[in-house]
Amino acid sequence: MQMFVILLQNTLGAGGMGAQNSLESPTEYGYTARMVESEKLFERACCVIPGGVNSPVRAFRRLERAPFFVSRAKGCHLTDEDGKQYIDYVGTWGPAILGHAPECVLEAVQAAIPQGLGYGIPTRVEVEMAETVCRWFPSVEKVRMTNSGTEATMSAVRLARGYTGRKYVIKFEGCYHGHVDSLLVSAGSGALTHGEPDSAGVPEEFAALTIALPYNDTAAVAAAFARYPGQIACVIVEPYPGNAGFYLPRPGFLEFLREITARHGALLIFDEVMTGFRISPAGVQGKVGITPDLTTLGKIIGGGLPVGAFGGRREVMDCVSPLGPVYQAGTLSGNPVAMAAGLAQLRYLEAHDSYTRLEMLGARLEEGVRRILRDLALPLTFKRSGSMFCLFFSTEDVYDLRTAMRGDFEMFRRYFLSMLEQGVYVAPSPYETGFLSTAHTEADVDATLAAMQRALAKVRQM
Ligand code: HOZ
Repeated sequence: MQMFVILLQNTLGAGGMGAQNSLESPTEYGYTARMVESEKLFERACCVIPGGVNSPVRAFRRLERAPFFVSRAKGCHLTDEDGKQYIDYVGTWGPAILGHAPECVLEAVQAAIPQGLGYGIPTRVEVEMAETVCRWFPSVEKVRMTNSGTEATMSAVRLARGYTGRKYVIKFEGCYHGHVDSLLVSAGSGALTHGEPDSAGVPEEFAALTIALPYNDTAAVAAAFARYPGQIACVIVEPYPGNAGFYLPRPGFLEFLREITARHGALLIFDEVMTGFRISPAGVQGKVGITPDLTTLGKIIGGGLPVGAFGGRREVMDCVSPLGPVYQAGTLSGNPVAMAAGLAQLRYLEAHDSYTRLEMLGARLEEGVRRILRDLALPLTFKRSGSMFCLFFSTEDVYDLRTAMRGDFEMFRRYFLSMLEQGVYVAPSPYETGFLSTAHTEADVDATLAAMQRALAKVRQM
């Protein structure tokens, strides 16, 4: 036990809760948090997994408490190991657009499994997946499947360098493109949450080829192209950034990126791992009508199983091995069970007018949040597009990393804990996005708004 207390204190940081006295004690939020099973599992996890989690975004370290451990999930609900249920707005960090464990995906997976779990040789379902992606994303003429969004961005950047014969990559501060060495520079998501936007272990020489610029700053992009003439391989961007909170491009910004990359012979890569199949069937590019050279995808395309993809112009994609000299591979890439799950999810989305429903739910949530903020005279910033949203604990507009970081973390922490207490799970960091699913009902949204009203009223008294 002593060892666990030390581990937990290390994990939570100085001033963190003590394992012995907090999880079962009345908290300042006036409830008795019963996390007996989660606490036990976290104790075991801390002994054998760094920080007790398999991805840093899952740790509640900065919130000064242990995470809850999930035992099952269905629709928009998570149930933890202690039997407490939550309305979930994290949605597996994006994939669960139909909610958790949708019947259509379960059936497809159950039908695929008896045929074998993977062969490392081509299958029909990979062709169907590639045809589906190319049909949904007109900019994608050819696509290669990977096992994660990280693999997709890593491969897309390598391809851009191989195709152009150039070294430099422009990215934007606060955008997160997975844990690729050269892209862990001013990175968002867990890297930002835990204070490591420029990860240790990335040699200076690697990072020196990455130019990190403020999002929405056209002058900075123009200056970088002027400074490195003929040397910039690509600009990679989350067209709607969702890893430092969620904010939007200013009018003309994405168009400017398209124009300047084309003028300088650099490739434009839209990282639509989060926004693909979500903001519209063809992601942000489908909504704003911009054609990138390459697109990276993940999350929704896997239906909850580990999948990523990168694709784009035929001429560029034909540089990928075995047609071209850019090597890219994967034992499990195009795994038939994952392809079946992803295809089932995409087919359901297409057949059920899902985007209208997601927009209706998003609009209902936004209207409610704005009403609460007005009623409480708490002019916080709220951003939304379709089923992605973020409440910033800042009264100023948010349009880049600097403005996203102006939020009051302590306010966020109290808000998060109050929501959790009331059975609503929002991302455990102010630098993440909220996701709605088609499984959320109007009643779920209304219950969430009622919880939010109470949480924000409490926060306002700070
Ligand atoms: N890309 C996810 C949202 N920021 C994070 C998932 C993870 O790092 O585990």
